[in-house]
Amino acid sequence: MQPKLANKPRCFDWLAYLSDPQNADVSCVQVSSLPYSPLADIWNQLINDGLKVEVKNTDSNSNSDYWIASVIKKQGYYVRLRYEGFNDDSKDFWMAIFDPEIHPVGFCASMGRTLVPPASIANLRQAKDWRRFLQDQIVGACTLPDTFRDQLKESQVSRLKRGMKLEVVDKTRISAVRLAHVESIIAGRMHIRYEAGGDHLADDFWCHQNSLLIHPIGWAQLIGHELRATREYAIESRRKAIQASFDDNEAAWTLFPPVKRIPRVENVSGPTCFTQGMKLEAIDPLRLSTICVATVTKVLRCDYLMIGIDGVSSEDGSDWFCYHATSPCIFPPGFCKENNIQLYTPSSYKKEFDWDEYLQATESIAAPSYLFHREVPDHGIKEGDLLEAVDLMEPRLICVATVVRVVGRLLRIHFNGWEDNFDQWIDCESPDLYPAGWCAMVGYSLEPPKNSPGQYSTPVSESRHSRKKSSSRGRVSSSKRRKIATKVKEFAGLSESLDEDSDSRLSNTTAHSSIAMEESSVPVESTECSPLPADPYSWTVDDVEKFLVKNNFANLAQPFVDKKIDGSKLFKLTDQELNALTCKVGPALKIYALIQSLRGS
Ligand code: MLZ
Repeated sequence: MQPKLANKPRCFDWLAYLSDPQNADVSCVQVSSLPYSPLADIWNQLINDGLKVEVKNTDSNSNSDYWIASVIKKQGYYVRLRYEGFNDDSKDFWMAIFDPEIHPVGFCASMGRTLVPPASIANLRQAKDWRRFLQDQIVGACTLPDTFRDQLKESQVSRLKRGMKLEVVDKTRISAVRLAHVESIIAGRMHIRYEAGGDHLADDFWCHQNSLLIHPIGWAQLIGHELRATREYAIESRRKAIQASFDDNEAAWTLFPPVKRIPRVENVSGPTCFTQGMKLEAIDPLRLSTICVATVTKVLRCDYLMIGIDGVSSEDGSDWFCYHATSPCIFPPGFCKENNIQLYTPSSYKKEFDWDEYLQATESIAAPSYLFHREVPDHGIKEGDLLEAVDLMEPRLICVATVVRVVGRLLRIHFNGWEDNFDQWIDCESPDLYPAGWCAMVGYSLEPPKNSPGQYSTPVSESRHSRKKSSSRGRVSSSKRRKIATKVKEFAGLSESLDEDSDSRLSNTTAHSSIAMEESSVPVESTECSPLPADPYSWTVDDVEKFLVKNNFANLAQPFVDKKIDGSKLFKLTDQELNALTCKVGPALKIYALIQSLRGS
């Protein structure tokens, strides 16, 4: 029996929505506002009001006539067009800029097609006047470049490729990453499958190639992040990353943006970097509608931080989440109050929340606001603007959404038709936000608003990514958050008993052992490191490594770490021992000289 149409998955149709006069005043986020959207960088040079194009003349008896129309307005990837010769909006219509039936002026001439005035105005002038009329209209006007369609196609080419292996946050244990491969990729949006996933229902994931949840091979080992993988992978991935030698199907570091560093903080009386135990405010990665009181639970390498949400984080740290120190999703204490945002505080803290009191009660310090560096781009996104947004709790779903708050670069997204607890705080430059029309352009299914699935929507075609796909991470309420923590523990135990080789703690145990990062293997934006303690005799093994890296001996640092050379041992090294450690006489001499100069200072 045929399924009833009403039950078939449907996908939202912006054309129907924008064409409804009721929606005449809506506004969509501009393509140029979302940096990862195709053509974002040249959108405002390409598409402007007044741009002229050749389109089918739908106000004609023949299906093969064309006419020239001008852009009156743009919304996402859609333009409102008016045929030349009309002085009012009576025959205006919307078209997607990626519609194959939109052409640059000159198309008809080159293809031998005829430009015929729409019937409603055809009788207003003599036929011979039309040619003249059009000529007058197009002199000095802009049109689409002939290469527009190629440019559009090129802008959708993905950097990462099908089959490529990479490290991806483990959706069942967000404090860890796992090895995974790209199963399919569409305009930069990837369907990823975890390698050797024991749990079949949950072994896939969706994200954009610019997502902060994916990393190159060896990232976890170099950064000191928890890794759920075999010991063999851990060792190999680390070697590959240090030597910058990857197999063809492995994501190399050069495919990712350089690791960011935070600028050195100077002339302050307080702490100059994030340290373990510092308190701050952070978007809860498992409940994105909330900004919560949080703690830096661990400082990793290259300014990466593990953050735990106060009062809800599980004891084993399985829901700590890795944010980079430059992340726009962490904030100094007081940020919410200052911006009139509700701050979610630990339920165990019964008093009315006050940061000073809380810091005293927990004997901790606040992360100083000067450590949070963020520029606010001139994004132009306004409250009320519509867009397409990934439901990050079920990241295979892209849904119709509205921007309901703009606080600098921070946005609050509401999914149309869904309750407010589905809302998401998200950065304005997130690769999970798309202009209206992105889904239709790349062939991805766009979820219609919950309460009106039939309005402005069309049945999903088979080729599209349907909502029937296997489920991804579920939505988390505060009670569900607790259940997940327990489930995560069960899962961890299960996988360990199944695979004796797997060693999810490998990176933890190696996190403090050092890994020399060759400059060639790890692209680093700035080489500034946190300052070393003044007294070199008190240096830890990590400090000695840092010292070597700073002095351009990153490639020789590993043996020092393996031999656990700390500050005091460094000064006792004889030149034979140095030779043996470095295996090279020249560098050994240079390091020896460095140590002597340290001793002198
Ligand atoms: N299975 C989920 C889908 C929610 C999707 C919401 N997207 C904004 C549910 O029905 O709860």
